[in-house]
Parts: sequence; C-alpha cells; structure tokens
Amino acid sequence: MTYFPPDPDWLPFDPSPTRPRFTPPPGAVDAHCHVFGPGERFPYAPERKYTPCDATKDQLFALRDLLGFERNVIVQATCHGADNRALVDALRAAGGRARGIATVRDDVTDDALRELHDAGVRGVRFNFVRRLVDPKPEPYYRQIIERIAVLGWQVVIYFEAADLEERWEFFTSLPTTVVVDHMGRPDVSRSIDGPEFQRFVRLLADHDNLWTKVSCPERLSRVGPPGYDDVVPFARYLVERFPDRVLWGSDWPHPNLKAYMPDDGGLVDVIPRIAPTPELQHRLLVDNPTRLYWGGPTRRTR
Ligand code: 0GY
Repeated sequence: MTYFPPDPDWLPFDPSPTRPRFTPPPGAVDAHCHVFGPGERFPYAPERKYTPCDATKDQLFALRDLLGFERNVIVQATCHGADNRALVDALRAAGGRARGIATVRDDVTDDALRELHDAGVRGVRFNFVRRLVDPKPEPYYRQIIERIAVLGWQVVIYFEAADLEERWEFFTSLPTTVVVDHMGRPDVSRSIDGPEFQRFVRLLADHDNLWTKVSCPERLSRVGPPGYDDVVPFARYLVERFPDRVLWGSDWPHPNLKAYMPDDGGLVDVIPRIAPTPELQHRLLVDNPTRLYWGGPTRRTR
C-alpha cells in the first residue's frame, strides 16, 4: 500500500459547504464531478501531473444529497490516468444514480470497454490542457473514437480557449455527441461579443452535436465568490442560446485551484442567475443530462 501525500500547495475541498438557497428540481444531475482515490486503494497514475487529496465516492454522494441533486456524472480525472478503477467503484456503488466518463488508451480491449459500459460509463474524455496532460496526435484519438462510437458513447473535450482555433477541424469532424468542458474556458475579462468567445458560440451554433458545460465559475472568475459576476453573463448567454445542449456541474472536488476553495452551496446558488426561469433550470439540470446519460426522456425544444 502506498501513501500519496498531496502536492504541498494542494487546496482541499470545503469540508462543510452550506446548503444552497436554490433548490434544484427533482431529478437534477450534477454532470461534472470527480472522485480521487483513496490513493491507498486506487493508486494515482505514475504519469499524473498533480497529486490531489483523496475525495471519495462517499464524500461525493454526501455532497450530492446536501446540494439537493439526485444523480452524478463522474468524470475521470487526469491524476488517475487511464486506470478507471476508482471511477468504476463509485459507479457501481451509486446504484444507477451515476454515469461515468472514462479515459482509455488506443489499445483498450473490447472486453474492457464492455465492462466500463456495464458499470455506467457513457463516454471518454480527451484532455488537451497541457498543464494536465501531454496531448497526443489526432490519429490516436480517432482510433479511440472508432472503438467507442459503436457503444453509443460521447466524447468530452477539455481545452483552453486559445486552442480552439488550432483544433477546430478536429473538434468539428467528430462523429459523436461532443461535450465541451467549462464553456471552452473563456477569458471572462474579454467581451462576450469579442472574437474569442464568439468563435466558441459559432462552434455550438454550427454543429448541433456539440454541447457544453456551463460550469466552473470558480475557475474562470477574476472577481470570485459569492457572485462570480464576471462569469455569469457568459454562462447565461449559452444557456439562453442553446437551452437543450447545456449541462451544469459542480466540478467537485475542484482540482488545482490555487487561490481559494469555493463553497459548493454557493456554486449551486449561481444556477438561477445563469438559468433564470424554471423552464431553463429544468432543461439544464434534468432534461438535458437525463437524455444524454440515461437515455431519456427526450423533450423537443426546437
Ligand atoms: C476539471 C479541471 C481540471 C482538472 C482536470 O482531469 C483533471 O485533472 O479536469 C483543471 O485542473 O482545470 O475539470 O476538473
């Protein structure tokens, strides 16, 4: 058994978040969160670029209940590499109330994919953020897509805003549903109408297989909590323009934040400001993630 001390500057998640004032509708899904370890049972990957504090499935499920959510989509984090055992363990323990997004290599076997599917995995994540991974050449990802598309899985992509132009052809050629993490990480000190964010808007407007998570105000904001006022207009713009292709996630346990750790209840209280009507809230928190990860019910919105 190996003990993995967290990085010296690692900020642990808030151990006692507040209960939010906003009550999510029944069936709400937290569509972006992680489990870390525990490292002694599920070792962190040798190729990882950070070592977190443990953040276990039981702690995640307790948070889900406190925040008023019913389901989670657990996303494999880079600190576990392509070893999805902690993810699968959490999915199996969730009793149908969680789905997963895995990381796989191009040599993954069909049996391994089938096992992930049976546990509740419904997609793979390709991460292009260089401080987290060393991105691979495009054929590598295409080989994986060929393998997972037959399972009906989706692709989640994580990139920095500045990378979108360079990877446009690749992202727009993907044949599956594609979900972009954290609004493509806009620089929220720039204008919503400026070329950078509008390039991202065009990505969604011109490709109806692309979705996005309106998540991570704590990562993107310059002004910070409690209001995250600089991020709200960007998220609200996407929710109002693409109401049937947006998801919300807490991003618990908030890896790699360096300045402060958010109160998770406070993050939930941002939701009614980015999705200002009950109808938009229902689509964001219930209809969209249920359709994408649990296969229904679908509701025509356009
Ligand atoms: C996030 C964001 C980050 C980390 C990861 O897989 C990861 O390690 O996604 C980050 O550092 O920006 O979505 O959790």
